[in-house]
Amino acid sequence: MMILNRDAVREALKVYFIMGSPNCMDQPTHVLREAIEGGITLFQLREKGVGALTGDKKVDLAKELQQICREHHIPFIINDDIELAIALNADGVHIGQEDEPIEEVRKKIGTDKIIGVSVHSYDEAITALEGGADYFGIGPVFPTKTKQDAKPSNGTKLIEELRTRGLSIPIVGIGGITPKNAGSVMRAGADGVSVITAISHAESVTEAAKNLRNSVIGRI
Ligand code: FQP
Ligand code: MG
Repeated sequence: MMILNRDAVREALKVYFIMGSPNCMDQPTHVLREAIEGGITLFQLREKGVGALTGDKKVDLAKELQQICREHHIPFIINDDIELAIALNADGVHIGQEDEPIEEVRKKIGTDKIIGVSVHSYDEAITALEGGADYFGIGPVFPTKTKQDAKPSNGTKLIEELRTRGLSIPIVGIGGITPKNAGSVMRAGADGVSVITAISHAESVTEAAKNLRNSVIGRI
């Protein structure tokens, strides 16, 4: 288990890769290894969408990916599924506004785990902060096709607003981010960028992760 303080979370958010088996053009274990080789700093298993694994198959995939993360000292976050995160002793969970309330999640997973929360407004940010969020996921900053129920993209406005209003919590931008536009997300005040497609659908997963890393690191 990895216990991360606020600065370590901030650092880990820089190149945050999210995926599940429906996003992968190759075996998820292979895709994750390649992404790690390219320099990702954090991983979230988001086993969701058409063809997503359930039950034991999901658990087995989660265990395999967690083991790879462990070998490379990459924190392992699970999307939505709090019970799975607890069962596997994952490093944390990511929840959105339609998931379990943060207070419940914190009670279940304890104080040593990371809780990331999706926020879409200043008010949601304050509620998440009061509930003890460790980082915010803000997006979609750019248009995305990955999530069918995604809200319209809002650019980096909310990231800028939260920083202007004095919030210092670690923030990662998400939605339609590529090596070309990642710099603008960082300049808006994000600590990192999160992607699914830009890495998982790339011709070379390793090169894509490297390119994203180069556009984020060295710029701040
Ligand atoms: N930000 C992030 C992260 N990860 C996510 N999974 C989301 C936002 C989206 O619950 P949610 O969370 O709104 O939708 P879904 O469960 O379908 O992903 F910050 F980690 F980049
Ligand atoms: Mg969710």
